[in-house]
Amino acid sequence: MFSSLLILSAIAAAVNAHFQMQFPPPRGVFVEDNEPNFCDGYPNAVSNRSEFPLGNAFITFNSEHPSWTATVLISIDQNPTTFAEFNKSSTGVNLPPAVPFFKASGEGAVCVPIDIGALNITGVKDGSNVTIQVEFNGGDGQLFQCADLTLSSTFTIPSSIQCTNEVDNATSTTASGTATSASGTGTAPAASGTGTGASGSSSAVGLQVGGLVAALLGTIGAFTVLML
Ligand SMILES: *[C@@H]1O[C@H](CO)[C@@H](O)[C@H](O)[C@H]1NC(C)=O
Ligand SMILES: *[C@@H]1O[C@H](CO)[C@@H](O)[C@H](O)[C@H]1NC(C)=O
Ligand SMILES: *[C@@H]1O[C@H](CO)[C@@H](O)[C@H](O)[C@H]1NC(C)=O
Ligand SMILES: *[C@@H]1O[C@H](CO)[C@@H](O)[C@H](O)[C@H]1NC(C)=O
Ligand SMILES: *[C@@H]1O[C@H](CO)[C@@H](O)[C@H](O)[C@H]1NC(C)=O
Ligand SMILES: [Cu+2]
Repeated sequence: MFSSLLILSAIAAAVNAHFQMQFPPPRGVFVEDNEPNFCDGYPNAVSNRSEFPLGNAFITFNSEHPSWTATVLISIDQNPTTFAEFNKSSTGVNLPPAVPFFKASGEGAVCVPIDIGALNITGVKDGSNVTIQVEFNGGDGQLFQCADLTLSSTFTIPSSIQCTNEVDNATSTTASGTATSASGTGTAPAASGTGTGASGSSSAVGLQVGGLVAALLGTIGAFTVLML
């Protein structure tokens, strides 16, 4: 009995590997084998976009890796089909990461503050269509999932969607989980946009020692090389 439970949970772990976006919902059902590809293998924006706050908000996903890095990219094109469109729009607007690169540890629920309006992207306003792409690396290569959104200045995330962190250092709001730190005090990560961009040392916590980050990234790099 116990061993079959073990086998079952091992299978479940294998099936649920990598990371899985929860909110906002991704373009399509999670396909583990496609996650190393652009938008988890869904090349085109969906027509039934999710409403999402223009201002203070959060995204949630599950981490299935014990130690990982993540960033959230944004495109303002109606149907972005390349990574380049998450860096510069087809109209020539430079796009900052929606959530700069950060590092965290733990498996389970992750809630990351995000404030798209505060990015001050030219042309982005109430009613704008955008796509966010979560980029996650747990040591087995970069993984991607996308969600197509219509931004709203009046939409609030339903209370049925919880902002919960079962991991360490994903955000500084671990305890309260209200994502209010997106406005940017203290060690809040990412969503506050400290300006270091996707260069890599902008940790979710101010506590990271550069060498540790470098060591971890080196390890991830080594894994990646091994995987290739
Ligand atoms: C946003 O996308 C929807 C669905 O694809 C489309 O009908 C609508 O015209 C778009 N809105 C804008 C402002 O482009
Ligand atoms: C869009 O439609 C598809 C197909 O009906 C559905 O599976 C998906 O959940 C819908 N997405 C949203 C964000 O409503
Ligand atoms: C995105 O574009 C900026 C210039 O706006 C550039 O500095 C940066 O390296 C680019 N990032 C990636 C990941 O291509
Ligand atoms: C997370 O933060 C705690 C202190 O709050 C620290 O001890 C720990 O090393 C951090 N872990 C990671 C992976 O950054
Ligand atoms: C966006 O604009 C507001 C108001 O001008 C400013 O306070 C804020 O610092 C800007 N944010 C960024 C990331 O440039
Ligand atoms: Cu994985």
